[in-house]
Amino acid sequence: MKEGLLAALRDAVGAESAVTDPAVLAAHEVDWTGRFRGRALALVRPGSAGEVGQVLRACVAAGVGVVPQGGNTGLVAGAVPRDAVVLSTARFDALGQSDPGAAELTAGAGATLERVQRAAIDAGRAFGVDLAARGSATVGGMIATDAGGIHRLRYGSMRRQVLGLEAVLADGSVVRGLPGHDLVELVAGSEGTLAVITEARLGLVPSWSHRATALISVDDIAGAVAAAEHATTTSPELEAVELVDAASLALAAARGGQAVPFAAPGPALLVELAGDQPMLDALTAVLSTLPGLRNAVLADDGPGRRRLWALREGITEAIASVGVPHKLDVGLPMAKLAGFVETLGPTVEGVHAGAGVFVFGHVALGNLHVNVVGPAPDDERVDDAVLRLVADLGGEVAAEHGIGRAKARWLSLARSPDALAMHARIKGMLDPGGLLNPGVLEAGPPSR
Ligand code: FAD
Ligand code: 2HG
Ligand code: ZN
Repeated sequence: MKEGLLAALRDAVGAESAVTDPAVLAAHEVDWTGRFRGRALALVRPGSAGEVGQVLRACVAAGVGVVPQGGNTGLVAGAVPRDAVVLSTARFDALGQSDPGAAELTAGAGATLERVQRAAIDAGRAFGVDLAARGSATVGGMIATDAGGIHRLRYGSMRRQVLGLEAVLADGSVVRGLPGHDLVELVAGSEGTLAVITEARLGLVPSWSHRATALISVDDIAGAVAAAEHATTTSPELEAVELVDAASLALAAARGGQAVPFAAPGPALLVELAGDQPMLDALTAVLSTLPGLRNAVLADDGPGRRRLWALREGITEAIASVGVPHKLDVGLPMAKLAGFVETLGPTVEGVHAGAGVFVFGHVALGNLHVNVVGPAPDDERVDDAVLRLVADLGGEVAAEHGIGRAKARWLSLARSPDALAMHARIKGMLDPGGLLNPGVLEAGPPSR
């Protein structure tokens, strides 16, 4: 660590909140999957926007990078430090309602999604974004990645829930809004490269009294896509339509100690409706119109629904238990989804014979999660082959998880040179030293 920087950090946040103990740093140097590792020079836990500003000024003066870190559940290595200071938002955990009657609440950037969800329920509402990492993922991280999740179909991604925010720029200035521009739009999805988010005002959605969930088996991925597309046109109460391929279903079931509920192997769709009256009849009506449905298991009680959801939400943990995954979160035009999944197997096999391939995700939005287990963590050949296949099909190489460091090399497949140049100009204005999350959202050499 550069001489004087540690002293400046201690001045900024207090000695107990500026840590260099390797045993403490270890958990902050590796991502959730264990695939990406780096090195932290120190971990700081500021307690106010002013302290964040002091930390940033000290790092900029020393020419040292700063990596904002919330729950460290990100899946593109965006919070993994490379010889940088980790700025943890753990102390920004306040939650409250400034106006008790309003459908909104104020959350510190370090508040977890689960706490936000509970606070929303206490206020007689719900929060519009939900994802399986809810116990650890934070408001700041979710805004910075513009997290999607299982309810995006109905309520949109994280940026749509944010009514306002407070952010600290690299020069230490604290902003809460912009004249003529939208601060939320600027910061959401910027992955910690433009500002550190310290607080947000979050809009809330209705809290539905009734839910019904179905896991349906279909013949193949084309059948799943057709059913998912059809489902989105059927009911205003549709809250989730998720794909689980046969491999993911078998793995999540085994890991959760459940039997796969269908006799014949194949992909499944999880469909959920939520509304203010019993939903089972409405769900049955939706299912009766779906093309290609082979079989279905329905539940409208808590334990039954949780068992079905475990077969979808348990996939990420289940895959992590069999190896270090290569996670490829991609978006495709609906018309290309089935063809993509068909080509995926041979594509991966051609690069790494015997690799395990799992496909699941937010199929109604064309957003699939391809997980590959087998290649070594630093072997990027599978990533390259799959992302090029996606780009060739007119898809997005990054859908809801962001670019981070993991996909920086393929950024030029995602955005045009003009778009990258514009991003570089914005970055240059707000962070001239390039010290806010260096390496994230920065294009590597052109990929083709
Ligand atoms: P971190 O991992 O700490 O950071 C993520 C990025 O945000 C980094 O670039 C970091 O520098 C930046 N950042 C963090 N806090 C701030 C801040 N205060 N200010 C500025 N930048 C900041 N993602 C989805 O989109 N949909 C899902 O359905 C989904 N499901 C998941 C399920 C599991 C089991 C897991 C492990 C992850 C899942 N994720 C999902 C990914 C992850 O949870 C999200 O990306 C989440 O938004 C990350 O929040 P975090 O607090 O952990 O952020
Ligand atoms: C999900 O939708 C998450 O479950 C995680 O985005 C995806 O593990 C993954 O690849
Ligand atoms: Zn997802």
